[in-house]
Amino acid sequence: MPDNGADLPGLELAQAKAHLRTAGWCVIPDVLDAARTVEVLGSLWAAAREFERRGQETWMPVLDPNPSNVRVFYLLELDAIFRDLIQHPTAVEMVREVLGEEFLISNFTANIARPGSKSMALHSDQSLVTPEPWAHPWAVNIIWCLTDVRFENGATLFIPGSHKWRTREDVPADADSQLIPFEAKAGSILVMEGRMWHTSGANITADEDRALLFGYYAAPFLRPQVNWNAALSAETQAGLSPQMHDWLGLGVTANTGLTADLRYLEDQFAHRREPA
Ligand SMILES: O=C(O)CCC(=O)C(=O)O
Repeated sequence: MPDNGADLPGLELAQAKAHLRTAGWCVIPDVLDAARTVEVLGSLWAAAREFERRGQETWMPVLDPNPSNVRVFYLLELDAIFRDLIQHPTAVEMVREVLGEEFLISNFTANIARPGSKSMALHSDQSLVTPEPWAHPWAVNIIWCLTDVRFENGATLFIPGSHKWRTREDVPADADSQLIPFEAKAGSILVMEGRMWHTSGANITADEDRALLFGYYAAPFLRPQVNWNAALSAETQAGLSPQMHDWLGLGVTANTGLTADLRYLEDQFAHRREPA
């Protein structure tokens, strides 16, 4: 495997998980080595061209105020490299840290913030897929840094502690003034739980792109942002492992049954019975 998978030093991973549990986010460096990062970035630009060739726009005015943001959707259909990344062992381990054993892949997109790009609207990703109150972390983003990410080149801006906000009423009128940048080196992943309020930063550099991939995962009872049965070709679906088939909810039940417990009561609540 060209990247370091789950072989990160145990301590580093344990510290990242502890930070994620309390702060709602963490950075894990060097998940991709330099050569692999360059390869993924090259594949992203190729995917952007292919996306346009298929008649899709990479500027989405509903998301971004000007065409300096290059958005690429349906990455999983466009290149196998993205199908590898979405199931990367470190990513899956961090997803499970937030969501538990079972989850669905909700979306996988890219946002390249080129010089001149500006911020989108402030939001939390969980608020886009489920109504308030947001009492539990039911979604998580694994953000792949394909370039160094810093304030000047448009780092994602987030509000520390905002993953505790349960309703829109909790979002202060001056929320924008509390935004700070996520900063990380190329090859890192940023893990951000779904309730964190954030936005894209403005790229104020003259000539430096900021390229991020957003792997978005959600609890298995939440409808994914993408209907993968429609987005993935028969050929792509045929090449998926049974595990990926499940994570994409491609079966007839779309995995919703995973949260059901239909055993008889004495089995469901066996743990509560007094010992004989
Ligand atoms: O590109 C970014 O920094 C943030 C993008 C984002 O939050 C989104 O697309 O929902």
